[in-house]
Amino acid sequence: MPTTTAASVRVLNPRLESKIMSASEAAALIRSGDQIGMSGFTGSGYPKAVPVQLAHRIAEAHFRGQKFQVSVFTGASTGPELDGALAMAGGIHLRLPYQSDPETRKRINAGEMEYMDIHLSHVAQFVEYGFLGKLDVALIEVTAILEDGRIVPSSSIGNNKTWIDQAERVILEVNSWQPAALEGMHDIYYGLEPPPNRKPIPLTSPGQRIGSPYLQVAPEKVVAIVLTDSPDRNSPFKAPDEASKRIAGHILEFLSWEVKKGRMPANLLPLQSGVGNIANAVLFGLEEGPFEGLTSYTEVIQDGMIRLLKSGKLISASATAFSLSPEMLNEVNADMASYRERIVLRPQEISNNPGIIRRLGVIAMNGMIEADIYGNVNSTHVMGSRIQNGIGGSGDFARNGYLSIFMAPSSAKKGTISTIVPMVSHVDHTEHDVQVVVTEQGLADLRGLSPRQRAHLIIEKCASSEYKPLLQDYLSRAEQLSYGKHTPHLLSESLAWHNRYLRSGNMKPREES
Ligand code: 0RQ
Repeated sequence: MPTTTAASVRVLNPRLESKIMSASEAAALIRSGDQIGMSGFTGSGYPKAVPVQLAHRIAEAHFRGQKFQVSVFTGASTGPELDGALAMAGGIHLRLPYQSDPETRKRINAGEMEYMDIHLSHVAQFVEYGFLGKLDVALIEVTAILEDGRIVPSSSIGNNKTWIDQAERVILEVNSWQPAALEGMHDIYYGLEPPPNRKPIPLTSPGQRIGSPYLQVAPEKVVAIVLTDSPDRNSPFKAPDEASKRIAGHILEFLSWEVKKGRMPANLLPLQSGVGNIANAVLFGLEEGPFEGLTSYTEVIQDGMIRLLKSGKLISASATAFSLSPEMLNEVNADMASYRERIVLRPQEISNNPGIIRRLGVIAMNGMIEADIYGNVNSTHVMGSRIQNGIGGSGDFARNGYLSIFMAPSSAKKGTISTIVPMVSHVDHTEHDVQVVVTEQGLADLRGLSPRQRAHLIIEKCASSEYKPLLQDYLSRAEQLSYGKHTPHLLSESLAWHNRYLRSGNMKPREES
């Protein structure tokens, strides 16, 4: 096998170098029924060659009438060469914990693929505790393997430490496209013992390092090394739209108010921000805003975070993955040494750790599909049954943060759907975990309010003008007729809006539409 290509220079350990083989040879080491822990988080650091070859094998087996499926566990979403290829081949039996791939989503919603949507901080320990059975294979993208066998991780960490530790067999993809200068950016904490021996994690500030920059692997477990040179998914950047900018404006005004009231320091508290248009708009707003000396304790470093670092407004950022546009990636690669001082990539059981999030007092800002008038939030299921992506890290941060903010435009699908509804059709975050709801219409601060007070405020501040009278009518009738008056509901009507949409394509009653 090739040992003198540019890529193989990144495999410096002689014992592991002898395991270099092609992607199809490595894929042949995977068996039907295997549970595979793969790297990958928000389109970065996922294996790009072996999954494609595995998908070919699976397709061929299916063509011959043989059964061949595997279960795929990752950090979070990956890319078309992994989720896309394996879903297209009908090769995935069970997928967890997060996905955003169109083909995978289609198969899950068609009932052809099992999907377990779980908190990202739970995944590693679920495997370590044995809740998910045996892990057969770890398939991990890395940047390089050092002479002594230590591994330089790639552009995401996710659950890679756990997959390598727990799997029976390890396959490593060494991707020479990943900048060699990533070495030193990671912080792999090896001190998490299972209960009852778990000790406090000694992390008290977002930029602190408590572990090693390298992953460790027992060389005898490594069955294959595959050399690649392929880019991460890296989606192009979309500039924030008008609604996102208005949502960002409400949040920034609210944060300024919190500082003025003395409930937050002038440099705020560590920020967590989801991915997407609104999250980027908030980060852009912060770039122009009054706050200095910001920090971030989050799971993904997106373009807006890098811009804040460049402007000097953000001094350090902790995450488990990058998720950058190609343009921003070029900028980061060109100046990696300076970012290595200010960015720490950690395993997701640390980046999303509930105890650390509570200790640091993180401001959690996440997108939602819909919220109800009492502040229950649905982040995952359209019309209560069709999965969009997954809960991701939103629950880890919302439940445990200092402040938990959920945001969305007040309507979706050209106004045919209200994102503020009488009752959510699926619950990811209960009213107990949601402190602020914000749409482009305004921001509802729910802290200290009873359910009925919350309902009046959410409708007043957040509902779109088209749906506001309908929500007010629902609430006032519920306040009179509900079985109990603590959290008034009319059960025969509470999901009628969703039903109407499914029947007519519009949540508004016919005469309104
Ligand atoms: O549909 O794709 O057909 O156009 O949902 O919605 O408005 O583009 O917003 O990309 O920010 O996603 C909640 C899904 C929002 C995301 C969610 C439709 C809408 C569109 C996408 P189209 P937008 P976003 C960090 C934290 C959970 C995970 C999380 C998410 C599509 O934020 O996955 O927070 N969150 N992770 O038209 C029907 C509604 C709708 C609706 C929106 N009420 N009814 N369709 N849509 N609202 C990241 C990680 O954890 C990795």
